[in-house]
Amino acid sequence: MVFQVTLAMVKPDAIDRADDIVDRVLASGLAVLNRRRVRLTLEQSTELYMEHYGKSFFTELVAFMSSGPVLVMVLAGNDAVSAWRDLIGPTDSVKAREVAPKSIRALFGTDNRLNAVHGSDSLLSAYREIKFFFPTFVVADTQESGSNALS
Ligand code: YYY
Ligand code: MG
Repeated sequence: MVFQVTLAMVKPDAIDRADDIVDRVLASGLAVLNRRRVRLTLEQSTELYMEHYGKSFFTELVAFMSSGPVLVMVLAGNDAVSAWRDLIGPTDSVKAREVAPKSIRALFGTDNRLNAVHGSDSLLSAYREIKFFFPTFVVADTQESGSNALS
C-alpha cells in the first residue's frame, strides 16, 4: 500500500448529486484535500481530454464536459488512484450496473458518456490533472522533484 493523491470530478450530469457522491468518497476512507466547482470552457475540456482527440466520441464528450458546472477534488489515501477507480466502476454506467451495481457510475450515471464522475487512470495522470485544476497544489513526488530548492 502506498499513500497517493488522485483527481476526482463530478461531471455536469451528476452535479446535483455532488453531496451524495462526496459522502461516498469520505465513507470509503479517502480524504478530500481540496475542492473547486468550475465550469470548463470547450477549450479546457479539449485540453483535459486530449488523449482521446480524434476518437468517434471526442466532440460530444468535450461538449458534454463543458455543458455545466463540475466539482473537482484532490483525493488522498492509500492507493488513492486505484481506490477511487474501483469506487467509480467501469466507464459505461449500463455495464457498471451489471458488474458493479454499488459503484458510483452504476448509481449516478446514465450511459457511456453521461457517467457521473471522472477518476485519474494513473498516478502520472493524477499529477497532470491536479496541476490542471489546482496549479498551486504541491505534489512532491513528481518527475520535476529533482529541481526543487534543496537539490
Ligand atoms: O477513464 P474513463 O473515464 O473510465 O474512460 P475513458 O476511456 O478514459 O474515456 C473518457 C470519457 O470519454 C468517459 O468517461 C466517457 C467518454 N466516453 C464516451 O463518451 N464514449 C465512449 N465510447 C467512451 C468514453
Ligand atoms: Mg480515462
